[in-house]
Amino acid sequence: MRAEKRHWTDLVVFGGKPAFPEKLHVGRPNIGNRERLLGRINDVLSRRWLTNNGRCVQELEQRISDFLEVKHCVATCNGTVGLEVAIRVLSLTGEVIVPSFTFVATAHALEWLGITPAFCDADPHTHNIDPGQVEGMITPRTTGIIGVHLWGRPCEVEALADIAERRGLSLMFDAAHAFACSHKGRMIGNFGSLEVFSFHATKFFNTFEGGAIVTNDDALAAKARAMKNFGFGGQDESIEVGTNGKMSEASAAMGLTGLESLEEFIATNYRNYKRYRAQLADIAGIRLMAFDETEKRNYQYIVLEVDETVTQISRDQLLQILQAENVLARRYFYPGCHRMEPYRTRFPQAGSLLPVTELLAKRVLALPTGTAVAADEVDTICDIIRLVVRDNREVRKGVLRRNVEVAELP
Ligand code: T4K
Repeated sequence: MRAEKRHWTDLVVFGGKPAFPEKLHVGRPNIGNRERLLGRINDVLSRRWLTNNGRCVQELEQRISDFLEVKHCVATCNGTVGLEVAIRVLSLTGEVIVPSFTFVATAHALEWLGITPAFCDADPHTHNIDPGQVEGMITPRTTGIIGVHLWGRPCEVEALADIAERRGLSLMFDAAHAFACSHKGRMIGNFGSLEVFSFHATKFFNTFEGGAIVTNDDALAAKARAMKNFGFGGQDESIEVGTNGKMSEASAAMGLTGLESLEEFIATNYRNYKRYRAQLADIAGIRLMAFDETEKRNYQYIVLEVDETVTQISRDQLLQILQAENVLARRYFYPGCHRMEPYRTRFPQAGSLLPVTELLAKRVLALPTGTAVAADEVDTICDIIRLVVRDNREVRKGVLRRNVEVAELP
């Protein structure tokens, strides 16, 4: 039974019952048709072909290429290895310009390969890398730019492409959030030299773990295909350095099944998004990140910005309250890559060059959505947020008394 939240004294921080008896997560996986998934896995077992470019992987790659209208899709074991392979395919070295406001995997993929991520600030409106600052960051060691289509909202791809072309740099995109999204009517996957998706369990379309490198360039695709398979060109023949980045048949079976429900997943995300949007619209100091509905979007992230100067409640206080109600909202992407190791020690002053990233890291909160979140659960989450902002004085006192541990930004 869900506990009603009409008055601030109903909140858990004042002794009320949690709004939700079970925890509500951000990133609860969408599961397609179980029967068809299990049928496919059964076939995999019968064929005794479990990995190494099996039938399911080949079919998944073909379907994704068709769906995105992109020439090549190379499935990988996860998005991070996909990024590492893509970076290597482009022969990036030295320094590569990336946003700091992203999941740390974007930066780590570079660092893992001995390349220095040069952190660029974000645009305060889009949360994406600010192209206006990229050019000023180019040094003689810079070899490329990695844009991240954060929350599934495309980067300013034309501006980045223009800089890359004029300055002789490679351009690729971390499209981990942007599967099934478009830019000016063209599907994400067709921009830069390469784009990399994540199909992790927490993404709206998942293959348990998984990812894909997509490109329209034949030579880059061939290189990626070899590199994710130990660098093999043929049997027993390594033609260049490679890794094991292959997707398994079980993962591909999950992907094929998920693709069949893709429209339903997006429709549920869209329903939740519209509901959040309608109910949070009139709360001063709370801004829901909007999606351009004239383009294809997957609506998989519900992202709030909490302006504490208006709400008088900080993002972290709101987070404490929501967590106490069993709403496990997340501070994506706190505290910004530049404040994580090894970057924090190496660039201790980076924060002063990244004011927008610093601000977003203090303000942004991701809320639960997906097929595991019912429409009326969205209503309850919005009720809690409205109550907290309306009765901010009392609530603030309650939070301070409860003293739940949520680290403040240093
Ligand atoms: N680039 C970008 C921009 C990315 O966002 C990511 C990944 C990557 C690159 C790398 O792609 P992958 O190598 O992961 O394919 C999660 C995901 O693990 C990560 O894939 C994702 N981005 C990131 C945004 O979110 P965490 O540290 O938040 O994961 P965790 O374990 O806390 O899970 C999130 C929530 O989901 C929890 O509340 C629990 C829930 N959950 C999770 C799993 C795995 C479930 O309910 N069921 C599950 O099976 O990173």
